[in-house]
Formats: sequence, C-alpha cells, structure tokens
Amino acid sequence: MTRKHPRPEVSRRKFLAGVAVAGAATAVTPPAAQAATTASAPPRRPSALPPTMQVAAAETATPKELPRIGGIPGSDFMVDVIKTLDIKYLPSNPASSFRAIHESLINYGGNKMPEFLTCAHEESAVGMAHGYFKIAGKPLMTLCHGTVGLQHAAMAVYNAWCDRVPVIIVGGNDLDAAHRPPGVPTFHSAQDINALVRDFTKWDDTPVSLQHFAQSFVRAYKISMTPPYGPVAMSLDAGLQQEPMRNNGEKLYIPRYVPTSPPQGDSGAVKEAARLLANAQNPVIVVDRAARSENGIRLLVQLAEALQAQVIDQGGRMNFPKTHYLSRPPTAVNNADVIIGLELSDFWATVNAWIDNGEHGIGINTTRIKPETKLISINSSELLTKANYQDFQRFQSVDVSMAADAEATLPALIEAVKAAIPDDRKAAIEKRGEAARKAFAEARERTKQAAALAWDASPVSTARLVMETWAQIKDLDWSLVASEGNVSNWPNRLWPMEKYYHWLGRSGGYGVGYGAPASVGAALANRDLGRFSVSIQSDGDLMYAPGVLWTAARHKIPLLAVMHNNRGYHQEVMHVQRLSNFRNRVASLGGDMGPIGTSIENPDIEYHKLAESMGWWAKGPIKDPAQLAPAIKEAVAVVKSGQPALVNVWTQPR
Ligand SMILES: Cc1ncc(C[n+]2csc(CCOP(=O)(O)OP(=O)(O)O)c2C)c(N)n1
Ligand SMILES: [Mg+2]
Repeated sequence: MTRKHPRPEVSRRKFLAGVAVAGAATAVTPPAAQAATTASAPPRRPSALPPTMQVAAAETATPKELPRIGGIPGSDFMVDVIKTLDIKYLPSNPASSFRAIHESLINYGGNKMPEFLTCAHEESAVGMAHGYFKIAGKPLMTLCHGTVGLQHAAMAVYNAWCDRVPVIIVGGNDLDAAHRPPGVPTFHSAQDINALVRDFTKWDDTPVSLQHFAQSFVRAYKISMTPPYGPVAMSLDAGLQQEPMRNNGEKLYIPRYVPTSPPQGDSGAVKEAARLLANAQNPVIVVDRAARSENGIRLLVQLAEALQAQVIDQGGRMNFPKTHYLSRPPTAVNNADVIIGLELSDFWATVNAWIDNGEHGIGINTTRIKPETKLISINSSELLTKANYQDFQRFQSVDVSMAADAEATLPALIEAVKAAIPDDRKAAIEKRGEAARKAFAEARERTKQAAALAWDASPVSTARLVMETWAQIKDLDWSLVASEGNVSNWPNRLWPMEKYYHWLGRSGGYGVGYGAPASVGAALANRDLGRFSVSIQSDGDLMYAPGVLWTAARHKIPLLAVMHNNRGYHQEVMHVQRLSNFRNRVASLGGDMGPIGTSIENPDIEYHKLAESMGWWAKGPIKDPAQLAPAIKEAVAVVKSGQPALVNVWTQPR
C-alpha cells in the first residue's frame, strides 16, 4: 500500500555528504575566485557544519538492537485506572517525562477515553479543561512536563482554583537521580514538582508504586469532584511509568470511584436563616457561584419567588434567569434589611465599596448597606482556604455563616423559608413582587436606550458588537462560552440568558489568557452536545497563547469567536490614565506607539490572518458597523458546518 502523503525521502548519508562537500568547497575557494563571486552575489554558506566523527558514526551506523521490555508496562496499568473514570479528553503538550504513559494511552488505550488533544502550550491545555468542565460538568486531565510545562500551566491552574473548577494535572518527573537520563531530562526534573502549584490545588501526591498510583488517581478525581471543586496535581515518576509491572506478592486492583455528596448547611443555621429572610421587609439574594447545574437555577428561582426577593447575580456562573422580573443590578443591596450571599467570592465587596485613589493615594472604604442589615452566607469555599494566595478576599463579619455548598443546601432552605413565612406577611410579600416587575421593566428600557448610544460609531461600539452577534445566533441553541476583555457587560445585560450554558462565568482568578483556551474547551463540550458556541474574544487575551486556535482547527471544534479588538490592554490604559489624573499630569499618549506599554497598535495585529494561518475561517478587520452583520452571518454558517470561525472587529475601548 502506498502512503497518502509520502514524506520527502532525504537520505541521511547523502545529506551529510552534501553538507561536507559544500563545506569543503567553501573552505578551499581561493580569495580571487571569492571576490569574483561576491561581486555579483555573496558566496553561499554551508547551512550546517560538517559532522564530527562521533555524529557521523551515530547518524550512519546501524543502531544496536534495543532491548525489549519483559512483561506489561506499568503505564498500561495506569491507563486501565484512568479508563475507569470516564475522562473523555486529554489536552496536552507532549514531553519525554511522560512519554511512557503517552505511548500507553495511544497504543494500548487506543487514544479513546481519554483522547489526546494536541496543545501548543500547557496553559492552553489547562484553560481548555477549565472551559470544558463548565459545560460538561466532568473534569478533563492533562499531562505536562513536570517542571517547565507545569510552570507554563500555573496561571491557568490558579484560574481554575479561584473559579472552583476541577482539573486533573499529571506532571511527568524523573525522580531517580542515579538512573534518569543526564542533560535535558535532568534539568527538567525536580524533587517536588507539585510544590509549584500546591498553594492553589486541593490536593497532590507523588505515587511510588502502581498500587499507590491507582489509589491516588481515584482519590485525586474524588477530591477534585467534591464541592467546592478544584484542581489537583500528581507527580508521575518516569521510572514508574516505564518499568514493567512487578508481582510483589500483591495483586493490583483499581479502587471504585463513588462520588462524595456535597456538604449541606447545618439544620439549625438553615432555620435561623429562613426566619430572618421570612420576616424581612426587603430581603435580597446575592449569588456568584451558587448554581452548579441547571437544577441550581431552578432552586434559586423557587427561593426568590417564595420570598419575592430581588436577586443580584454577580455572574460567577449562570445562576438566575436574566429574563426573570426579580433579577436586579448590584445596587439593590442598598435598601436591604437582610442579605443572603450564596457562594460569593467577595462578600466584603458586595456590601462595601472601595474607591480608587482617595485623598492620600490609597483607596477609600465605604459601606453600601444600612448599618443594621443582617447578613447570611452559604459558602463552600470556606472549606478550601489556604494561606498564601489571597483569593479568600477581605474578611467580612456575617450573622449566619454556613460552610456548606449552596446548591445542596437550597432544598432545605426553601422548605424552611416556606414554613417560616407568617400568614400576615403573605400579602406584603406579594406586593413586593408587583413592585419588582415594574422596576425590572423600567430598568430594561433604560439599558436598551444606553445600548443605542453611538450605534453607528466606527470603530464599532461594544453594545453593537454584542447585539449584532446576538441577532445572528438567537434562533440557535447557543452558549456564550467566554466574554473576555470588557464589553461593558452587554451580553449579561441584554441577552435573554436563562439556561445554565448560556453563561459560564469568567476566569475566576482574572489571569488574562483564559478566554481563548476556555472557549475552545467549552466549545468542545458543546460540540458533543450539539450546541452552538460563541465567544467574545478580546485582543490582549488572545495574544497570550494564540496556539489554541490551531488546536481548535486540528480537532474540529466549532466555535464562533467575535473579536472585541480595541487594539490595547484597555483596562491598563485606564489605570495609567487614572494615576496621571491623580498626579495632575497628562497621560503620555506615546505618539505613533499609542499609550505607552498598554496599546497593541502599529503594527496592528491581523487576527483574522493569524486565525486563518491556523486553519480557521476568518474575516476582518471590520471597522464599519454596517459590515458587521453580514460578516457574522457568514461566520455562523461556517461554524454550523463544523469549523471554527473568527471575525476580527475593531471596537471602541469599552
Ligand atoms: C496574566 C495577566 N497579565 C496581566 C494582567 C493585567 N491585566 C488586566 S486586564 C488586562 C488587559 C487585557 O486586555 P484585553 O484582553 O484586550 O481586554 P481589554 O481591557 O482591552 O478589554 C491586563 C493586561 C492580568 N490580569 N493577567
Ligand atoms: Mg483589548
């Protein structure tokens, strides 16, 4: 059988001989002849040095036959363990420290469950797993070079940690200093690779036997999948992967995975919270990562309607339908007498405000609420606090505090609230609902008017970018997989988000570079569910690790990326501007460079060409808003056919 794409046949012997001749020819050319040649064209230099004796021998000699492994490779057993956990994909950048398990996965495991997805950067691999989980509700694993690869992955691991998302990170590492290969593999080995990410992973281990691996892998999966979810790390010794299974008198077994039920709020605390809420004049529910599933949204609607309480969705997840009349903006806390916060990443900032650049150059703290307002919290993150990184935010005193999972506690809380509502409060509660309907309709009208401002501006207004996109996808089963950069929150303000997958929240740790890989990962999960994925993709975010575009094209992941290309790190443009104002100086606009250190202009990056070069359908740059709708329409058709497509749009800064 002939191969479809035969490689060009370059004989090593001939190649080396050619180089040697070229090198020799240059060496012996007399000066006169050289002058003659340089007059018309410079002499051709050899493209490689002649080989040394050793190199020539190594390249041309017949290699010794390699010894074959006796018995079953340890990494085959590892694959058996992994397969019991139904992990569908393994986005990864290859490395020798895990070559043995890599080989087992593709040859012994058939490259299925998990399927290896080639990534161009470890940060992209973890970012993909992050986005994937938020659609599929199942974790992915990644393999990385335990030192340099994990260093690349670290920011994405931190984002997953802050966003309470499970990712199973396995780093290859060659522990045995006496037997590991010298040189590069030794540079790439460490005593304890997990130390790199220990501050922001839930658990980690370094198995020293295959049975230890089996226990630890199942344990890692279980820990990461117990709310509050989080990333876990495992150092996988190269020797353990590579050695054959040994019979140490003990038969290897794979522990069965049984999910752990999430922690529920204490029944006394639930009752007390219900009493406060049921008797409140103006209770307000604030949610951040409260809903872990579609059921979480349903439960929140039940709680809100039982109380006719306004709901502020901070958007860590899709918690509450944007179309519901009880949905309110963050300012609704101002008049509350009872506030319940569900899985808030920052309770302090929910009830307090911080004003940048106060009188003495430091921020000013002010309260947003009335002094007697009672606070209730249900937050599983309290079970996950570590000391170093400050993701636990400022300390806020709370009247009723439950270290528990909100979604798991909601059924008991709803029952308790219903039981606690006194008969004589029912009419007042109904009235609250009527007022909320009116306020909701008015707020919506105001938002629409605000969106119409500068509708015809060029570059395109962020509201127009977002609403033209909406017009093209509204009849599909759509999922907004990421909205990176800042488009003034228009999707959350105007798209009728109702389902769990309509909005996935942000990165968690605000490490920029999340948007591109997370949207590819989420689009992968949506592809398998037959849904249409769309992302708002900012320019700064895409340039951290644009190689994920190639992964999307290579693995046929359909995604519509509409670019919010404001030609800069605009968040930082504003920070420098603010400091200049504060110091009574004019912010340097940097001449043709644009604002110094914060603009991405001149040369302007041709993102459509970047995407095209990696196999995407792409169009742009679109500066005239009238061209936007037809371009997005074309892109939607491409995505529906199964390909990724990018529309590069020049936008207003915000
Ligand atoms: C890894 C990382 N580096 C730097 C920052 C600081 N930072 C915050 S927002 C931002 C700008 C991002 O630019 P872009 O994605 O284009 O969004 P824009 O603000 O322009 O809408 C930067 C650099 C960060 N949060 N994370
Ligand atoms: Mg930008």
